[in-house]
Amino acid sequence: MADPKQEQRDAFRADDPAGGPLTTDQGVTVDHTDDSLTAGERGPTLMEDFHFREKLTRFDHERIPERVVHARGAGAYGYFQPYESCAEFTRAAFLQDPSERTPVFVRFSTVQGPRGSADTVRDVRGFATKFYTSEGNYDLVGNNFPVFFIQDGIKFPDFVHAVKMEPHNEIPTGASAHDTLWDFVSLQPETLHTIMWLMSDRAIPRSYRMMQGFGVHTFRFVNAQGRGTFVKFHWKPKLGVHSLVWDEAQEAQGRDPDFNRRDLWDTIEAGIYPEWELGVQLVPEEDEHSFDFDLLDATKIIPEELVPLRPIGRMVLNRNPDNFFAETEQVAFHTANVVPGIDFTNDPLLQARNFSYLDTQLLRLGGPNFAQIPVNRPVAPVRTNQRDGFHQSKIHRGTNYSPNSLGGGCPALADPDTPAFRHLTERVDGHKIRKRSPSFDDHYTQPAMFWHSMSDWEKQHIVDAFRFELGKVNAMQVRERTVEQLSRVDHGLASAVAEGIGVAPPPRQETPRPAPSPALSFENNKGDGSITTRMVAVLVSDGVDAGQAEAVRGALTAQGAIVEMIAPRDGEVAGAGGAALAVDRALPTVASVLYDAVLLPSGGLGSGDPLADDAALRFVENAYRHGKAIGALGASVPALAGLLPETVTVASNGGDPVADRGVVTCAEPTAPGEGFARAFAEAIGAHRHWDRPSLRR
Ligand code: HDE
Repeated sequence: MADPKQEQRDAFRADDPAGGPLTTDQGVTVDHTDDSLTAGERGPTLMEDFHFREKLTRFDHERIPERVVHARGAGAYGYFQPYESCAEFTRAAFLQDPSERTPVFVRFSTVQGPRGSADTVRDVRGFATKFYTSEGNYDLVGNNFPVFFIQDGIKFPDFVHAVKMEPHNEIPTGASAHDTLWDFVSLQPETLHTIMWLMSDRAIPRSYRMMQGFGVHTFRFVNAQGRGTFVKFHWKPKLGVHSLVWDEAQEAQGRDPDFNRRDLWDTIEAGIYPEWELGVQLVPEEDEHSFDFDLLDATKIIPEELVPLRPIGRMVLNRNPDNFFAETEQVAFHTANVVPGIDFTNDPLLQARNFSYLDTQLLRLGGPNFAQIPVNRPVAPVRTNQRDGFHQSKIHRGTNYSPNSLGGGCPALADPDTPAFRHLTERVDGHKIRKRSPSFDDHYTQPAMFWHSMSDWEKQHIVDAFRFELGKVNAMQVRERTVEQLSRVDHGLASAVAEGIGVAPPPRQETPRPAPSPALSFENNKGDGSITTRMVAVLVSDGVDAGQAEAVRGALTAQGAIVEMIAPRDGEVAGAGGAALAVDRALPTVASVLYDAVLLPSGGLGSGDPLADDAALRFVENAYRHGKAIGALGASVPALAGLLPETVTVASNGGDPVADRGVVTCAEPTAPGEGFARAFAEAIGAHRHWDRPSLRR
């Protein structure tokens, strides 16, 4: 793990540490920047003070419009590397050579909240990747859900107005639990599939590094022979897909509003690089109409059981940006940034996006030259006849039109043998008409498929989420209409929601029950059970068995976990045998919601009773409620047992660990770094334990 204090120093190192003194923007040296030029010591400030004027003017102009959606985000650089050549399907150069790495920049984001909102809100997460390929920039601007709220982009302003803070009072920030969103949802059944995802724990990821990504739309691959293949893109995190619990997510909003952003930053700084596998679902053109949904409908998935994922490469993020504004804020994604070998379909949502992203950057980045900003600049050479405009930083020479003879005909058009972007030839024929295709009409089968693919605990969390969200809705008719819509998805779901929000149970609707898609459940996306980067809190104080704490820390750290000693005060604690143990964080500055597991070594906190301290008690209670792994050793075991329901089994004697629903105890540990640490690691690797009895006895 890198030294955090050194990181701080690095972060603040000046651009030009060996350079000279402070200057103005014009390079004029300044030797005084704390007092304005005034007429007399107590007199008015003088207009003549150009340094003052420049400093204030520049400050006044520091802000640019935030993104209308996805305003809050965090980004990182890395690379993409294909496993093998995909030439059979696509001519895209970056998908040909397994020895070639293509640089990328990825920005993760929330959607609803403004730039300063909290990370752990219930929301979709953006997952936008810019590939700097040798043939130009390719942007895969996806989300962590595979479906979207609407089918046609013309509804986007309506949807966004409904989900954003309400217009009269800008409440609520970063939350979907309010009247206008649910009013829209209850009247617009095409939103239901994505709403199911939004009410699931997918909407509160544990980490950006543990989140799937999806291209959402059906795109097209085009090979060198000009043959098209429909393609859906999926990113699968190497660490598995993991989420928070709603109660935990809410507390984390206050304890650390930067929870996801910090996690991404810290792990990359520590050299533990997040990794995703890129998978594709491929559908031959001739199979376009062989599904009972329309491939062009972005509210539908292709179940992986129908078209399996084919892994084609991996992405690693290994460098944090140097300057948030210059890179993460100014990065400009655009769905129409494609390269030869990747093309669009007629998905009406995608077509709208191909208009909207360029348009938005013109406003946000103040003009048409934003592709010259370093983070947006392609590595492929750029030769255009585009000129001038605000913020032009290139000094173009020569002619600026085509065809020309005076400029030697430059830049010449690619000859037919040179790979260039050529739109797939497709026959398009039809009446000019403003009407949704009937093939987009089924709004209930896939939400029902999602519901029936969930495990019991996932279903319970979805019901709880609906109850929370609709419980915040003031308009009773909106609650009722939403329940009515849900009853078309599943009567049991609708009744459970209705019961919690004071709405009469809906009449039973005859809805056919679709086959489940097991790939949708968290249960089938756990990863390999690794504990890499899992945060473990060890609660210690004077009198702790420091050897025990160190032994478990050593064993867990060896498996990649990040283990921190937490004590009532910063500094050191005196171990039982006198040895000092360095404290990583003081208890008042942390909380259970910032960790994945908690360990109570023997003689932990407060005169032998690890739970005598209120903050420690709350820590352990919350870890239990949120399904996290809890470990206790020696004298701490009876103290923990006193807190837990009697039906949770703890060790009463001997040196063997006892594990029950993620509570791992050992009464007489002799070598805690071995058997106990193994069992504790297994409990942490399972992520969360949902089958626990309530703490109330
Ligand atoms: Fe976006 N979206 N979007 N969106 N979107 C923006 O572009 C838009 C949609 C997504 O980190 C905006 O630069 C329309 C689907 C991400 O910078 C804007 C429609 C998906 C990001 C815009 C959609 C996304 C954006 C705001 C319906 C998942 C953040 C600022 C037709 C596949 C990118 C900006 C970043 C950002 C428009 C629907 C993902 C306004 C009109 C579907 C990840 O242009």
